[in-house]
Amino acid sequence: PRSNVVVTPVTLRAAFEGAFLIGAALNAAQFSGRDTVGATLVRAQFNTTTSENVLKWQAVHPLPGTYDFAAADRYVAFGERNGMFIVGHTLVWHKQTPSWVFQDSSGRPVSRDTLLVRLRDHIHTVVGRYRGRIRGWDVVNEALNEDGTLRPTPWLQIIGEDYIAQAFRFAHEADPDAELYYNDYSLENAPKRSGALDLVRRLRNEGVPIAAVGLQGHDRMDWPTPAQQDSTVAAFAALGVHVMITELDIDVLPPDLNPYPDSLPDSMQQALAQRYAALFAVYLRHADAITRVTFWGVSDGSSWLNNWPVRGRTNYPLLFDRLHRKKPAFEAVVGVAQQAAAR
Ligand code: 9MR
Repeated sequence: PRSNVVVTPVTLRAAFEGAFLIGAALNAAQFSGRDTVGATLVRAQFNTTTSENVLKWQAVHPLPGTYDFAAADRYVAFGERNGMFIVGHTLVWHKQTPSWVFQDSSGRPVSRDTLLVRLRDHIHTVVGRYRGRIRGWDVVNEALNEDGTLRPTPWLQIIGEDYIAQAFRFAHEADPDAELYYNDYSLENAPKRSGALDLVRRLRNEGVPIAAVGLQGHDRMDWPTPAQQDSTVAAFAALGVHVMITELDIDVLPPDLNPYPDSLPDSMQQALAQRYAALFAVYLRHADAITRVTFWGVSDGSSWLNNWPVRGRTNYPLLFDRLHRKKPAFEAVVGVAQQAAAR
């Protein structure tokens, strides 16, 4: 009889099946078993995970010759137990990289050759350890300035422009089957976007194995516009690389203020839901090019945006609230997927 029909609640992973993978960045809270409700939610809703912090250089390679994979191993094991497409973040960045990497024992900058050896050792060790298990890597993160030129990091200053290509080659040597990505933020803005397009074109012309560009997606209520998002995805897809939204969240707070310490007003919940729906409508239109959409965190309480650009605020950037309950934005995002599927 009909009354016995069990209605299974729609999940994100089911809603976007056939369009793109849908994921979240994880921290120890979820994969160490401390936050069991969060872990259950991750298993139910997502089919891909990214390491928010545990695979960064400082975390896995804090001292010369000293690697510490304890947390990273747990992250990968969690993904394997739960059938996730496991992403590693990140191999080359200017942040969370210890200063010893760029210095000799007396504190002077190392030579290009020494730094290349260190980069190769790091990438071979980290990527090699998880060969065949971590399926995609953010190889280089945030290498561009807002004007589209290369950011003056120690990587650029000591090795030169080819540090990016070298990092991709080392990663490819360590795991020829892993997908390799360039990941950055604000690529929706014209000058940075054109710098990134040039970079990807150059890498492709040199035969560097870059599979996709990650648009981080640290968005605001009014930026990027759906049109900016649309043209940005299209521009990268036209180069023949896949596109991924890799660190999605929407900052709802005004600069420097903390107006909603207890809860988000209903009008704002609805506005956030509409904003998420508009972005996902763009992603779905580009489902041929977009292979993955990953949120930067699981629930509002663990988002980095509670502590940036101001520490200790109460932000509401994700689809699940501080008790891991679905927000109106969750229903809106699922609704967009269902409408698209019905067409
Ligand atoms: O969310 C991460 C936060 O916990 C770390 O303290 C921070 C350190 O710089 O990095 C955050 O993640 C960043 C990511 O690695 C790269 N893109 C921007 C993310 C937000 O800052």
